[in-house]
Amino acid sequence: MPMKQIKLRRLRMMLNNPFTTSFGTLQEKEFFITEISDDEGRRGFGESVAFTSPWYSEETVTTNYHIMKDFLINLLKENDITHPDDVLEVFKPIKRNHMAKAALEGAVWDLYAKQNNIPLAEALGGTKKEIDVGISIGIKPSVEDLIETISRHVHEGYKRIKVKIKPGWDYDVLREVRKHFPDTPIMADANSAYTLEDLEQLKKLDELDLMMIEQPLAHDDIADHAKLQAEMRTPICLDESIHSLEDTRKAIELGSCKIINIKIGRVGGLTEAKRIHDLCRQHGVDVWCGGMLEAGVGRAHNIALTTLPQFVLPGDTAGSSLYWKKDIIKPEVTVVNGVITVPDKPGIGYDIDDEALESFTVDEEVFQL
Ligand code: OSB
Ligand code: MG
Repeated sequence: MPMKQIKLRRLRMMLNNPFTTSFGTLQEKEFFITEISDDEGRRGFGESVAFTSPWYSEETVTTNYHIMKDFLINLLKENDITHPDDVLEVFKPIKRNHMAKAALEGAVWDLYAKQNNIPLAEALGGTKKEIDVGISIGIKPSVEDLIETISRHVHEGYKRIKVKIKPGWDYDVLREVRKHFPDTPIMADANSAYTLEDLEQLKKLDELDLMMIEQPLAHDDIADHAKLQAEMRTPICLDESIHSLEDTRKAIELGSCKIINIKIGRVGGLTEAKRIHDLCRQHGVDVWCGGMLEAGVGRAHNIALTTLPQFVLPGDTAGSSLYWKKDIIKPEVTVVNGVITVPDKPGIGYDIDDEALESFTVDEEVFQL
């Protein structure tokens, strides 16, 4: 596929609301937007989902830069890419660094879809025209604050509510939430804040009819999660622990989870995400698309991936305006009654708002391919 140059842009954007997990609070986001262009002036876009500090995984914005600039871009220069699926193979000599790989691979996918004049969703084999979405709510200063926030989003029509938990902010809080919202699909995400020593406390959550509990145990564990799942009725969903198709196979074999949260950045790109999706489909494991507080480009990629059939549970890709005063795409992502209409234009399906993109850019660098 013809590719002429790559532009790396470092952006800085303020979140509308501070987002608190079991690891701390995020108020500002810094990340890379990748742009690969061809001779005809077509532009493919990707977004890196790493944060400035390595609290979620070992990658950061700065390690993304190092890996893209010093290794991955050279591999794209030296190798012929005939289809975006080739990128995974071409990047194989570089271990891990999945978010850096996904940021470049995503731009290749978008460019490929645009060169073929088809939506990215179609290029991936997705068929859904609409996707269901839920919302992820961070840890709040008080239970009243949490209930009020949930209430707002339930009225907006979001299809499920995810509540972040940590030791000391779990069973009692969720019991209150369940009392106020007896019929709302509710789930919890612990971001790996527990160990098997907390077994009794975690088992209490079984009373609350949660859709699932996401990543209760260590970020790098699948063995203890299997022990926990054997003791709990509530389905366990893995997020941080799943980096690849192989991790997925092992987690399914061990019985570590019943549900998988697929994040494109965490697994190294759309090609690997598709393969994980296909394996889960074969085994009847439900999947949904996670979020990383993305700007519009990342959001558009998530939406395209979610059009694949095994994404049977609502994802975390909520509307742009919940995160940003102004997003970098036109139109912004909008959610009506918990549903996003999948765009049908070529590529990611949203135009880049070049003025907005420029206004958030703090640094940029161009590489010839
Ligand atoms: O664990 O799913 C997570 C945000 C940042 C990092 C990790 C996670 C999250 C979320 C919010 O839960 C997802 C979103 O709204 O984009
Ligand atoms: Mg999670």
